[in-house]
Amino acid sequence: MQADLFALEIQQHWDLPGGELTLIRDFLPPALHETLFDLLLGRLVWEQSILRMAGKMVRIPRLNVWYGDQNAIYHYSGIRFKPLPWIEPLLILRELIEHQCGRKFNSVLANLYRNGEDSVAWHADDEPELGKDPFIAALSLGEVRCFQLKHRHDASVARIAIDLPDNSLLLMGGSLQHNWLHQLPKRRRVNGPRISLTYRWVRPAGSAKG
Ligand SMILES: O=C(O)CCC(=O)C(=O)O
Ligand SMILES: [Mn+2]
Repeated sequence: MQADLFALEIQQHWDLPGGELTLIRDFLPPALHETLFDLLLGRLVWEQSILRMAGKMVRIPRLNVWYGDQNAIYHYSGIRFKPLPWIEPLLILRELIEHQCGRKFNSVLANLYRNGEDSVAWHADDEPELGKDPFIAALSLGEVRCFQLKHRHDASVARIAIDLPDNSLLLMGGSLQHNWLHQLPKRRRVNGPRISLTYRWVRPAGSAKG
């Protein structure tokens, strides 16, 4: 696979059956990247959401928070998430990421994994308000964490595991969310925190389609 041969290249692309995946390393210029983790850690209004899972209310094993346009309202696990208004650092990053991707985003779900005990379980970002083929751009900051993908319908397709480095941008596109699941498993040897900013286009509430 091309990704293995050019492991040190800045941009790696996986042409997966039923999905597109790209990883861009060293995305932000050092002057912007240097202080960003601490700034986001301090300024974002982190909370531990409670979701309904298999009929029970459970605290998710990470902190998160939504920012975005006021009509970019998102639902998952039976909960309605209304974004907080944009703050300047998230808007500056949005502009850079939009420029990189040639896409528009109206919201960002920020995740904070406090240590290796925090995680996100197998899922796809395929809620109806994300549209037919959601395009998600995820900026990673802080501790390296392993991101895994598996095909939803064909167990013979090899799984993928990618170490997401600090200051990398992962782009998920095409039909990836329909054909693949992804997770970020717990890791005993990880001690430090990681932040991911997952920029998304959410169909504005009240609009017919997006
Ligand atoms: O933290 C990450 O890189 C991925 C998080 C994720 O899958 C999500 O927020 O939907
Ligand atoms: Mn996801």
